[in-house]
Amino acid sequence: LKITSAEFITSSTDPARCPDTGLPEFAFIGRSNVGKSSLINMLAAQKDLAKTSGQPGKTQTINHFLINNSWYLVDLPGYGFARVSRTQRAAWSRMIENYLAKRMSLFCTFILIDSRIDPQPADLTFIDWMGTHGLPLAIVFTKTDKLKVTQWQRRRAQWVTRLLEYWEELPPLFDTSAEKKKGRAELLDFIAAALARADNL
Ligand SMILES: Nc1nc2c(ncn2[C@@H]2O[C@H](COP(=O)(O)OP(=O)(O)OP(=O)(O)O)[C@@H](O)[C@H]2O)c(=O)[nH]1
Ligand SMILES: [Mg+2]
Repeated sequence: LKITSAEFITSSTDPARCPDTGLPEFAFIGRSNVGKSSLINMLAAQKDLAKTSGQPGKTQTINHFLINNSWYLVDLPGYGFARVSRTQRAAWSRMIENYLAKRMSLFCTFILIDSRIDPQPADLTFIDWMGTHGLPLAIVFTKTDKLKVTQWQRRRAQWVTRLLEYWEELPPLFDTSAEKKKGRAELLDFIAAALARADNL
């Protein structure tokens, strides 16, 4: 899959106001600062397409980026961001859950996990929520450039064990680094396969 164009379309706070073109979309979710916006830029091969920041809580809306004029990458706010009020957090959760559960054109949600940290309750709860709602997902480990290979292998094995407590079969897993552009081809191949399956229906 070759990316020939990538453009920002719109930011929405109301899932009902997202683009109504019906084009396939792939969403990116995960705890604040995990690297969602950076991964989108890496996939699109455009450094500043999605806004990134060292400060957690940068992305606060549902952001649609149109790729190759035919499908979307969707950047979402992080879950479990502590430095906003409870009311604000609840509103974000509602917005995100509404979007994820009701969006007909959502082909797959990539759940991003920081490869440096142990499985967190917020991540496991979210993965479980997706499973309960029968929503297609894949897991993307981010920032693998920050670990030694052996550290990463240990952490990954830990994740596999935890996931198999919830799932009979593992969801697709991807190792990535936006910094080193690692995992780009694998993710784009996965997206291409999902698009091709839809075309053949
Ligand atoms: N070393 C390294 N740093 C990364 C990688 N991906 C993202 N970062 C850094 O992590 C920080 C957060 O990245 P973002 O892409 O803004 O994270 P986000 O998940 O979109 O964050 P919010 O929008 O705040 O929820 C930035 O300082 C990035 O430069 C990576 O693969 N490797
Ligand atoms: Mg972001």
